[in-house]
Amino acid sequence: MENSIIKSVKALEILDSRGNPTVRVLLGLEDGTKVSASVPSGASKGEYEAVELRDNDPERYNGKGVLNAVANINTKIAPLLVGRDTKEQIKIDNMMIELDGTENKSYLGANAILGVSMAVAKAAASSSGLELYQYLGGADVRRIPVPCMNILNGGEHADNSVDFQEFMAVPVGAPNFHEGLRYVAQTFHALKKILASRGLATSVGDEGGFAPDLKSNEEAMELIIEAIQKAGFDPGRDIMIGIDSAATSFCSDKKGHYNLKWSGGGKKSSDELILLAKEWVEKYPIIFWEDPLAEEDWKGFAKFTAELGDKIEVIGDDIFVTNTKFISRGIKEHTANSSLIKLNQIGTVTETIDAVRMCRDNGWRYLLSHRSGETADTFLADFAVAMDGGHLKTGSASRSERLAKYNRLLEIEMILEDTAIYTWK
Ligand code: 2PG
Ligand code: MG
Repeated sequence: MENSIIKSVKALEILDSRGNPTVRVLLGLEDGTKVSASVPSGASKGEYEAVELRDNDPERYNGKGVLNAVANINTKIAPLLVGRDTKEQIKIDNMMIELDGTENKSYLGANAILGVSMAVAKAAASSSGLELYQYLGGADVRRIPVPCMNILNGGEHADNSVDFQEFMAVPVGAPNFHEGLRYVAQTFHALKKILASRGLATSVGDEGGFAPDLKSNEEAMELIIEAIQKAGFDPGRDIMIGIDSAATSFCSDKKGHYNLKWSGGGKKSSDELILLAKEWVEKYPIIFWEDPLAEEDWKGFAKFTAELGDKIEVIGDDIFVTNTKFISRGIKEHTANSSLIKLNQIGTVTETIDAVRMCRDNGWRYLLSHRSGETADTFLADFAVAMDGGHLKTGSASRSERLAKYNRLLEIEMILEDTAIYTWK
């Protein structure tokens, strides 16, 4: 008998980094291999993401319990998978998709399906004696992603007066991953000192970046530039800046009207936001801009890309939701030139790889990403290396669930020794 055969699949409800329930899957193989996988959870979600099944029982965790998803694994998915070979990732993922039978995984829950899908990959890797990144990426995989570190939080990830959700320090000028991580971690610490010296809050948001009340969104840019310099680096050469506006969260309707509600910046049209971005791209060393406009604003997105796509990476998150159906439309309509990639937006490892492949085949870039609700699971770090994506965002230099991924990348870099590649291109 094959030794990578599934013997047991068991799920339980655990808590994520926000103290909300999520799914953990424990999977055992005939050969004694035991793995676990835990599922992340977003706050600023795209409307067309695969469904995260919640119990909606107001008596438990404000309705956020996941006992139904857990039960779906234990009673519906497990019987189907026991006896199957974990090396058949695609077949197993397809079996779960078929069992679910819905367009958006609302029957079993994408949180249930993804937990099992990740556990299957981990078990197959472990049973073969391979690192997860090797198993998923193949023999020649050796590129460590540039860590896009979210050092200042706003929007729905913090209770402050900044509209844009994430301001990231991107160490493009570092010679390797560990130096890159040092560049941006030191910038994080420099930013803390600057904030403290001005009497601004140094408490952190959901992804571990600082969340001070600022006078405007632009003040965030000024502070980060200052922090990069204070840390001894050159903005624009050593470290660039990445932004995730998460604009769906401040879009007031489906017709391209926005309201900078947290900063009190007032109403803005799609065109006005594009104008603001053009000014910022002239003024600041911006390397990418994610979700500059909302998920429904396909026209605005395309205009943004036409104006700025030759200067910066324009990334769609809520608008594409890691779904090849939307990414292919984006490619056709020149909506962006890159897609965010989040495993739980689509719900299986196989479909996530399909989304990456579509980007790659069409000359798009792709940014691998965590969710704002995370666990200590480091699957994403290995996955990012396996996908050869070149860059990854997984939060700040604080909060262990974020550092767990960066630290796993340090480990992978150590394993790869001098064969590791580190490059933005
Ligand atoms: C995003 C993500 C991750 P959330 O918008 O890119 O940073 O946030 O997980 O809340 O959707
Ligand atoms: Mg986003």
